[in-house]
Amino acid sequence: MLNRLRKPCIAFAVPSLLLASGTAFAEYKFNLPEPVSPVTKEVFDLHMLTATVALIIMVLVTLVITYSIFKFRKSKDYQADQEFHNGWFGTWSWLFVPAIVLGIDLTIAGSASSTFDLIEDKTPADLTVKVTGSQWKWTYEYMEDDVKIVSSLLPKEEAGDRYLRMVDNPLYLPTDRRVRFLHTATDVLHAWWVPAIAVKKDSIPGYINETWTIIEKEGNYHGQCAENCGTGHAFMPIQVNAISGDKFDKWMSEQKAITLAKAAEAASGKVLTLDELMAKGEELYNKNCSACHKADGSGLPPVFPPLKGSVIAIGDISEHLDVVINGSSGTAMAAWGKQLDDLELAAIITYERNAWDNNTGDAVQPSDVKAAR
Ligand code: HEC
Ligand SMILES: [Cu+2]
Repeated sequence: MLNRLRKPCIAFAVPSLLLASGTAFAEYKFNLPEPVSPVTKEVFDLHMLTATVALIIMVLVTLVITYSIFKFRKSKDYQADQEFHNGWFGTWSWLFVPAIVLGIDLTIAGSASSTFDLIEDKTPADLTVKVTGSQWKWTYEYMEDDVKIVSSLLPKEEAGDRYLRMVDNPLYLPTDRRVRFLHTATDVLHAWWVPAIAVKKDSIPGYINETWTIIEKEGNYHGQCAENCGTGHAFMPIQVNAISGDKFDKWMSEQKAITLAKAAEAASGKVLTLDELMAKGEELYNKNCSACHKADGSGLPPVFPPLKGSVIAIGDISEHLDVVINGSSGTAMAAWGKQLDDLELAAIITYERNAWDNNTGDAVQPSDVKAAR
């Protein structure tokens, strides 16, 4: 019986092996994105190994079952084999079938453990990026250079058919340098995952997780938050632009200059006009607050309160400052004092107090925010 089975098995197994091997998947259309870092290459190989083993086993088992059901059907008067356990196969299969399964398992496990070792490799990095997840955006801090990038979803009008993949400020990284990521979160669990360049790691409030990468190829790599983090979970894409070291150094010195100018502006104690504050505030509000409170201030009651006509937004300024700076514990309203500077907060609060017919006429200055902190 075994001999009769061999031919159809081989006929099926060979093409399926070819299908599962690298060549057929070279375009990565139906597979994981092309890996471009040491870790993701190993993860990809591991994925291919397990997928190939699983595919071969599935094909073999399906073939044997289909063949047996058809060949040994009752209408052909086949009787169940009463002597199976007395033949050599019946005697020894109890031993060698589990041994084969164990062998395959150990092959996969051995390969996986070397991948884990590589993931946990703690060789010192050339640069460190702290990645903070919040509802619903990513903040990237280049630790050595004191530069911070806030990265949020690019609106549909600007992103077009790449909506939900594109962000306003991508994370720029140099190729061929070792980058260490430190993962954390401000509110709930998030997970930073860009399949082409780095493994998935949970971002946990109060904890720091670590991953690393060396990107071997310039390009734009995309990912998503991979931990269900609330109603905006689908709206926090990740975009990494990998550029050569030279280009990166140039980009970084520009960012440093921008950061310094911003800090100087915020610290200058300058008094802004209502119009200046409103213009700046609208932009910042739409970027940071409109996901929950909506661009027209109508919110999403009962969870996210409207700010149009809200008692707090048109009432006492100090209460308004307090809820925005310190947040509201136990709710999705974050403590924005940690994320935005005095000028940004002054502009947003001024905007909330005057937009959507709130018309209080109040111009909140950076010095007011500073005093309220
Ligand atoms: C992730 C969702 C979310 C985002 C983003 C958000 N808020 Fe809130 N906000 C809330 C929730 C929820 C409350 C209600 C808190 C409570 O019930 O104590 C709230 C309450 C407020 C209130 C008090 C309103 C009232 O009538 O009670 C103000 C003012 C406010 N937010 C301003 C802001 C500003 C300014 C930003 C952007 C810098 C912002 N919020 C971003 C969720 C959010
Ligand atoms: Cu998230």
